[in-house]
Amino acid sequence: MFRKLLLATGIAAALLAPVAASAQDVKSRIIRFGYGLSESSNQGRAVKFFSEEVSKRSGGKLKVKGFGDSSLGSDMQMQNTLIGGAQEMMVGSTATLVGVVKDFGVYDLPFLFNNEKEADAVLDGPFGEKLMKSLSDKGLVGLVYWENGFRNLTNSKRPITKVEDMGGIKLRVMQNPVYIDMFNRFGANAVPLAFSELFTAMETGTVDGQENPVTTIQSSKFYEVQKYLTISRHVYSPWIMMASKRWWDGLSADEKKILQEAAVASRDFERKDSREASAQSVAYLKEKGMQINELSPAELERMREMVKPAFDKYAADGGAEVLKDLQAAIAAARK
Ligand code: TF8
Repeated sequence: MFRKLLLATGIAAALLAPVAASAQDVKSRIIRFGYGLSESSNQGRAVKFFSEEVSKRSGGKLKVKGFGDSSLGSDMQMQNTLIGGAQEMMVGSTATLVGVVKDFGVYDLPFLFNNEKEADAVLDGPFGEKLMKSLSDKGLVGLVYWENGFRNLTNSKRPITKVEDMGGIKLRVMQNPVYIDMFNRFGANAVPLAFSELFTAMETGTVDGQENPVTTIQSSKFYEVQKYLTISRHVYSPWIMMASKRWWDGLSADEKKILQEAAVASRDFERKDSREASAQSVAYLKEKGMQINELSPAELERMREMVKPAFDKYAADGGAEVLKDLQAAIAAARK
């Protein structure tokens, strides 16, 4: 009788176990999430959204604490902190990842994507996934891509209506060889610098200009130190949300699932929000006194021609395969 009872409770416990475990396998955790832009930027809004999603999905147990304005360090510094396990999560430009996985530089070649739809399809498809997975050997877990956006030029010297106008302009670029190569070919004097140092560099005249999406030009108040904005859309720039692998590997399956699903929700929120914000930014920047012009299709065509050798150089420097794969993925997205 006793043995029967024991057996029965044993079976019942075994049956209940998976349910109970999945309901309980979430610990109370503080997750430090670093980012470079301000709290009120599109990036800051999406971090806040992610934090709320994670909280909802974990019954308040997982607390994502956002640290904006590069307060935990520049993109590259945060990557290293994540790899070391001393910070849990971050979001930053894929372009700053080239020191970890060189192939991330492929997104930085100019004029690859024609629109956001193509970018979404490629980034969320097998190509983007594969590149993201390659981070795991390096101590990082790539979760989702967010939109930074199409990049445009600003400077304090002169309007840029043709590529020659870039001549001699000290232009801050991200710490990434593809950007340095591209802008030197355009005749600018490319100065690689962390984003966290950019505003001061422009204010003090260490650099004359920079390039970023209009949303960032607005949220980082670059209009205070830059007179001219040139809509060039020369590169579509993704952001990537990442976790420390060292930390991630210690999470339960339930915790990982919560974070993954909240990450996907944050991606959809962020892209929609950034696109809406972007549509308002140009008018805002004009109101703030920026002189704005758009590069003509003919001029953009000249620029495309001019940077063709950058593609050959990228391929010759070990990027041939990833470039071929990306171009195939873009071609497929266009069909
Ligand atoms: C840049 C990037 C930055 C982002 C941000 C710090 O120009 O576009 O705005 O990496 O996450 O450095």
